Amino acid sequence: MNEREKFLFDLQGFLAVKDILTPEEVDALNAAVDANLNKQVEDDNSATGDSKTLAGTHKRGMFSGMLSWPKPWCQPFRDIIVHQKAIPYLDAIHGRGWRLDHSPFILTSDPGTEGLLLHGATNHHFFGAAYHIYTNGQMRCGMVVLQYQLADVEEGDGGLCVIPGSHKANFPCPQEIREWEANQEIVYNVPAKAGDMIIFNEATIHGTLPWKNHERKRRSLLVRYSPKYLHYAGGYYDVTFPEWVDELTEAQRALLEPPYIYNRPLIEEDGETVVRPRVEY
Ligand SMILES: O=C(O)CCC(=O)C(=O)O
Repeated sequence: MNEREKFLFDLQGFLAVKDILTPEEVDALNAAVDANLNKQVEDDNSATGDSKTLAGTHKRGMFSGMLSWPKPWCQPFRDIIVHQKAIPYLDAIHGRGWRLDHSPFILTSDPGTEGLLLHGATNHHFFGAAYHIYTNGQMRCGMVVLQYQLADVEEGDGGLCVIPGSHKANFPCPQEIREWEANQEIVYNVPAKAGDMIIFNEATIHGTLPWKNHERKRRSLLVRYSPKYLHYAGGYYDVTFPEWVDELTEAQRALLEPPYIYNRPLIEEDGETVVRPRVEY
C-alpha cells in the first residue's frame, strides 16, 4: 500500500484499487458463479426502510457458501481469501494478523433491484468492531470489506455507494441521508472495472444504490476481514471451524484461526509462508 493509497484510505474511509485481479482470475470466478446460478437467492437482510429512492421491484441477489461449493468451483474463492496482492493492504490497515470475519458472499443486481439503507459506525461513539484510528504513523481499523468487482460498474449504475470521509463523522447520520432522500450529492457510487478491488471500512457510511443500468448486471464478491483480536459477525463456527479445513493451505488455515494474539500464525507477503512469533504488536 503506497503513500498515496494510505492517504486516500485514511481520508476517505475507502479506496479503489485497479486491476488487482488478472482477467484469468476474473474469468475463473465468473465461471464458478455461472456454473452455480441455481444457488442464487434473494438477500433477505437487505432493507430500504421508508425510502422511496432506494426502493425497487425486487431485492438484491446473493450467493454464499462458495468456499464449500463442489470442486473445482470452490477453488477460485479459496484462492482469493489470501490473495497476495491484497496482503499489503490488510497489513497496513490491520497490522500483521488479520482474519476472515465471515464467509465471503456475492451480490448481484439487475434493473429494478432495490438498494440498501446507508449504514456505518462512523466516529460518533467508539464502536470496537468498526472504527478507524491513526497513531504514530499507523492507521488501524475494525472490520473492513474487500469488494472484488466481477463485472464493470459505472458511476450511476447503482450498487456500492459510500459517503467519503464519514468514518470520521462525529454526529449520527440523519435518517433522510441514510435513506438517500436528502443530500444525494455527498453519496458516491464507486465506479470500477471487473478485476478492480474496493476496500472500505465498516465504519464508513455505505450502502447499495438501486441498479439502473439495463446493459449490464452487477456481480460483486465481498470478503470481510477483521484484525486478529476481533470477530464481528455471526456464523463464527461455520467460518472458523469448517469441515473442509484440511483441504486448505497453511496460509488459508491461518486466516480461519479464532481471534487471539499469542503464537498466532501470521501470513507473510508471499501469501504462503506462515510464521508464529510469540507476540507481534
Ligand atoms: O456493496 C454493497 O452494495 C454494500 C454492501 C453492504 O453494505 C452490505 O451488504 O451490508
